[in-house]
Amino acid sequence: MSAFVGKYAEELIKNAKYIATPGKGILAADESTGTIGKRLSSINVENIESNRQALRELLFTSPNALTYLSGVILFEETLYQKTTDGKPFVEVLQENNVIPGIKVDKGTVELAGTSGETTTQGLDSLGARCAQYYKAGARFAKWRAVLKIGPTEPSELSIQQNAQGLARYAIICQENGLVPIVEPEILTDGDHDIKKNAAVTETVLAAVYKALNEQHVLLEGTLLKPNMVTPGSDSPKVTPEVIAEYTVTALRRTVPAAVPGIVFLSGGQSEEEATLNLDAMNKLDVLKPWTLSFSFGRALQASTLKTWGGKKENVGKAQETFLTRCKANSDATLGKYGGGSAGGLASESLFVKGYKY
Ligand code: 5MM
Repeated sequence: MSAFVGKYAEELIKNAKYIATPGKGILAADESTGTIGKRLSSINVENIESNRQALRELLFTSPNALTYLSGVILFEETLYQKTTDGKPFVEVLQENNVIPGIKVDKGTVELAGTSGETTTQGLDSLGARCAQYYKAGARFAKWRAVLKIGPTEPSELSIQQNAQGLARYAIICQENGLVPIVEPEILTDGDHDIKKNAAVTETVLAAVYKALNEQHVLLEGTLLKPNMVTPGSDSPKVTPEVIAEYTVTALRRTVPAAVPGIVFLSGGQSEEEATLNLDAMNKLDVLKPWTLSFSFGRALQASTLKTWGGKKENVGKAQETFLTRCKANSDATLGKYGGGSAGGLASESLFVKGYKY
């Protein structure tokens, strides 16, 4: 059976291709209320709607930063929010040629009988929600599956459940006009070496693409959001060149050329590490049939958040910080980042052991 070609096929292909434009990437600003609460509490700011709105307004109205973005992922609350002047955020993004996206998963639950492995919830009524989000201006979606590396993990159950979930999500999005970002995140926790991560990443991605094929997903109208292949958090670090070699090899072995773009998550790397790793991948002299770009949350926002600190008088400075990270990552998508845009803040590790989303 061939890929699903519904009424949105052309639009899906066009939007996925646009999001994957070299030189541009995605800002993941889709933290759910609980997760944004953790970010805000790190700067002693209360987790109330006005503060969440203020942070998102700071990001979306940041002068010149949106030139380096092709998409922004929003949480449902943010999709319907406005600037203090009353302009819907969706319009602010659209006017700057940035496509609004929406997180549609409902978080993870433990798989019974496993050692803390999870599956992602949110398939019930997903079609109806996607249709509503399309009406509100969203043109792509995100669903995050989480896998971990351990003595016997990821288990076959976790690999299969998460691949099936991602594939069902992807086809439901496409039936409703949203480009699905397929995000199977393999957590960095553990003392494994980079080879182990590479082997697990290949196995997981192979299962994901088999499931997408079985659900007749139109790959040209999708994007992949994977982890970079790195050693475990309790293992010695390796250079960006080594990370690039292992990551691109794993992707070349498993991701079909029909996929227009691969947009990495940062997964607790420091802002500077994530940018340098992306840059090294784009400098690698091998055939890469897809664009390699970013869909960073923490690695685009961490130093901006600290610079802001919840104070109106710091908004301008925080926006400059945000612009620096957007420009650095844009350069990295072209393999043209020389490093050095990192102030002290951008080099701070953002990894939290056993982090619960
Ligand atoms: C893995 O998290 C995604 C990418 O962010 P990083 O670059 O910081 O790793 C991110 O889009 C995440 O899925 C959202 O922040 C939503 O998180 P919650 O916890 O609200 O599901």
